[in-house]
Amino acid sequence: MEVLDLAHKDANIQSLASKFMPCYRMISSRFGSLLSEDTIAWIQSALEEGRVGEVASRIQETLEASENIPLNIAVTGESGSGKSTFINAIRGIGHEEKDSASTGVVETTMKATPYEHPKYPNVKLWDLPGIGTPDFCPETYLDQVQIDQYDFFIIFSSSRFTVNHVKLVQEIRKMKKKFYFVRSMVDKDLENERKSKPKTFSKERVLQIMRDYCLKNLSDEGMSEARVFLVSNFDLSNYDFPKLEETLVKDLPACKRHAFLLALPDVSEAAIDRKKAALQERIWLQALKTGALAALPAVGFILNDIDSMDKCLKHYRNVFGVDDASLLQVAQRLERSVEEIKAPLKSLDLLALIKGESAMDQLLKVGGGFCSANGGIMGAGFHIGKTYYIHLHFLNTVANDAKILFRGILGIPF
Ligand SMILES: Nc1nc2c(ncn2[C@@H]2O[C@H](COP(=O)(O)OP(=O)(O)O)[C@@H](O)[C@H]2O)c(=O)[nH]1
Ligand SMILES: [Mg+2]
Repeated sequence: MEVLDLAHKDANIQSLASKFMPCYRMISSRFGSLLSEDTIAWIQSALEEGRVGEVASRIQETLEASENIPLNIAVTGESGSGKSTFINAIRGIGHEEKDSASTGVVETTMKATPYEHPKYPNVKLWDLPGIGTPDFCPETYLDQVQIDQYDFFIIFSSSRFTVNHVKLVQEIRKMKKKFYFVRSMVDKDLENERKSKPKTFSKERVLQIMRDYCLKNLSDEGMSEARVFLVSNFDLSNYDFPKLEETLVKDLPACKRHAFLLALPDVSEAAIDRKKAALQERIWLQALKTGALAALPAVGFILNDIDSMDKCLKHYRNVFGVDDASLLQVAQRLERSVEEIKAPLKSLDLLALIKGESAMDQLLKVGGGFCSANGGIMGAGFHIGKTYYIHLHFLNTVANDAKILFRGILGIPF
């Protein structure tokens, strides 16, 4: 009997080893993975050698580190270019709320001010002093704001890029840090153009002119390969902000990517999908960890563990802005009752989500359907515990609700 069990265990470890890489590539390829290439290779060889305990610890360490890793984003540019407004928008905070970065005021200080993300305090956006003064000196500026501490720089201008921006970038480059140019307030310029040339106005053409103009300014200052993102802080779903998000996520190292991705506002269905994919990957890695430890198909689902299910559901609702406080905000914004906003959502009632003729059967159905519809988490017989089906089911339901809310905010009827 014992011999049989051992043989079974060995076969399962081998099966994990052979399926790990293809399955992981499948679930993580679209938006960049949480595990670095080194870690992936390490796990692969550890599984082949049967060092399953070490694999479980390494996965746990990586998951924990990715939750707590600090991410410091510097937002700079001249005074009045929309830096503080951008910071509030990313943090999902109204400009009049407590802890918001104050906007529209003239800057007098040379101090950088950090603003924590309300849900992910390890993600900080730094409001840097303006760079537009005639006596601007990039070296002293970057010294004063402690250039070392930032992961990357977002450089704002609401009109044209100048020699000051370029000087700043030259210093940032010396420190081997990444930077991104943002041309803000495009909504205002479009509106002005529309008013002044109502007959010939073309949104696409005006945007192209703005883009070309910024690129020419930068090229005139010796930066011909620069890229500029056109953004309205009052409408992040529009223009180039979704592209900027995507670029930043791709450029970050694997260990920092998830923290940033989860902290980003849901400005597009693609952003919601990215978050969903990141969380799906986490669920998969948790499942792999359990699977590696047990080296047996895990069957650890405890139906009456309502508390932990409730916690998991609340966590996802919070991540996707489907929590009670966010729903109230959406209702106020759309001038509708909270009941109306809640009506089409499916993730608000835990018991309704898990009850059925036979809860277990239903869960397995959901799990199977979900997995095969989402790039084969079950991938060719890779077993994951029923607990993870539940998590996937919750994640899927909450992400769908987030899309319903997002469409509602855009004015598409619920
Ligand atoms: N129309 C429009 N106004 C903006 C935008 N971003 C900022 N503003 C406004 O521009 C002014 C200066 O913005 P602020 O964020 O304080 O600039 P900062 O000095 O760079 O921090 C404020 O009155 C903002 O409301 C934008 O994208 N579009
Ligand atoms: Mg400001």
